[in-house]
Amino acid sequence: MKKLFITAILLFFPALALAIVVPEFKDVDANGDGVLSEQEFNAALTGIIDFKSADQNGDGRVDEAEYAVVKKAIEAG
Ligand SMILES: [Ca+2]
Ligand SMILES: [Ca+2]
Repeated sequence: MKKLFITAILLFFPALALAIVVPEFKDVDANGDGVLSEQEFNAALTGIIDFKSADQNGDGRVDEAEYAVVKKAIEAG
């Protein structure tokens, strides 16, 4: 029984890990100007990442470097 339980967990957890998929920067940057406005950001990421916590330098936009940091943090769990 214990072995079955462990197998069940191993089967289930990869599914959980994949449940949160953070989109690529270029897919969030709807107008392709190389930065994410709050509107673009929230359209893709509401409920996943808070815009203000992603905008680390507080300039009101999330650039690719800032986005990479939050994407990595979310996907790492
Ligand atoms: Ca943009
Ligand atoms: Ca910024």
